[in-house]
Amino acid sequence: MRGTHILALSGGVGGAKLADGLMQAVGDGQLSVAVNTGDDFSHLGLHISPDIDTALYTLAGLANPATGWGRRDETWTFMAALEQLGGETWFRLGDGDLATHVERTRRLAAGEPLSAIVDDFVRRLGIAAAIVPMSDQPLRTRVHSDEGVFDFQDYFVRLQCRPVTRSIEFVGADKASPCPALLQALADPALGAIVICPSNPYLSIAPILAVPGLREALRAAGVPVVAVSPLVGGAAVKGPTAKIMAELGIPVSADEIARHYGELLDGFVLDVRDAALRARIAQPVHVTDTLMLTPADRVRVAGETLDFARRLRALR
Ligand code: FO1
Repeated sequence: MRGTHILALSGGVGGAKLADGLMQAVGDGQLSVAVNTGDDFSHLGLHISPDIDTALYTLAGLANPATGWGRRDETWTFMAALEQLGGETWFRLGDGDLATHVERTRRLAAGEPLSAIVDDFVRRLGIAAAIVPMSDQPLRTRVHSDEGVFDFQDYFVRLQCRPVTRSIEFVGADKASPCPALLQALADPALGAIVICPSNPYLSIAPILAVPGLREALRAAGVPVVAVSPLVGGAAVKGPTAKIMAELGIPVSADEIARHYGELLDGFVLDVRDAALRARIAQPVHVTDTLMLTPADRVRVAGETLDFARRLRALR
C-alpha cells in the first residue's frame, strides 16, 4: 500500500533513538534505516562499524543505556587483558561487542558485502526493520583541523573532538555507490516518507549524502523528506554538532540546519525550545519537544514526525 514504508537516514546514538521510535510506530517490516559508515575503521585487525552497531543494538533492545553505543550488561575482560599487555585501549571494545566485530571481519574477509552481513545480523537479533549501510564500498570521514588531519575515530574518540575543525573530507566518496537495498527501498511504491534523524548533519548525515547519486535518488523518490533537528535550545543533545558549527563559522542555530539541508528538505521538525526560529526556516515546520529521554519519547517524536510527513504528502 502506498505510504506505509519509511526510510530513515541515521548516524549513531541520537539517530538510532528516533529510528527505534519509528520502528515501534510503523510496525514490523515497514522501516528501512540507511546508516552512516563514514565512521568505520580498522582497529586491532578488526573491521568496526560503530554507527551500524549502534543501530543494531538499539533496535534489538541491547544498547548500553549509559553510553548509547555498545551493549548493555557488557563485561570488559578483553580490554583489561589487553591493557595489561600494553595494547591499544583508547577505543573500548566490550566482550560481547567484540563478537560482532570478529564475525563481521571474518565474513568481510571471506568476500561477503557489508550489507549482507548486517542484514543477517538484523535477522539473528530479531529486529523488525531493515538496517542498510549507506554503501558497501569504503567511504571514510576525515577531519581537517588546526592540529592536523585525523581519521574519524582518532578525532572523535582518541582526541575527544578537541582539535578545531577546519573542514571535513569524505575519502573514497568518488568510488562509492549506494547500497542496492537502499536504492530498492527508495524505489518501493509503498514508500511514504524519508526521515533524516537528529544525527550530526556535518559528521554523520553528510557522508550518507556524499555517496554519489544518493541525494538525487532521495529527491526522485517523490515523497516528503523531513529532518528532525539535532539542536535543542541552541545546543546539541549529544556530541560535537554545536562545536563543529561554530568552528566552521556557521551560527549555532536550528534554522542553519534546515538551511544546510536546503532543497533536499520538504519539512523540518523544530524543538519547542527553539520555536522562535520558526519564521527563519524556509520549509514547513512542526514544533514539538524533540528530546528523547525515555522509550515513550522515541515513539512520540517518531509518531509526530510521521504525521507531519503525512500532512506534507497530502498537500502534494
Ligand atoms: N565512543 C567513545 O566515545 N569511546 C569509545 O571507546 C567507543 C567505543 C565504541 C566501540 C564500539 C562501537 O560500536 C562504538 C564505540 N563508540 C565509542 C562510539 C562511536 O565511536 C561514536 O559514537 C560514533 O562513531 C559516532 O557516531
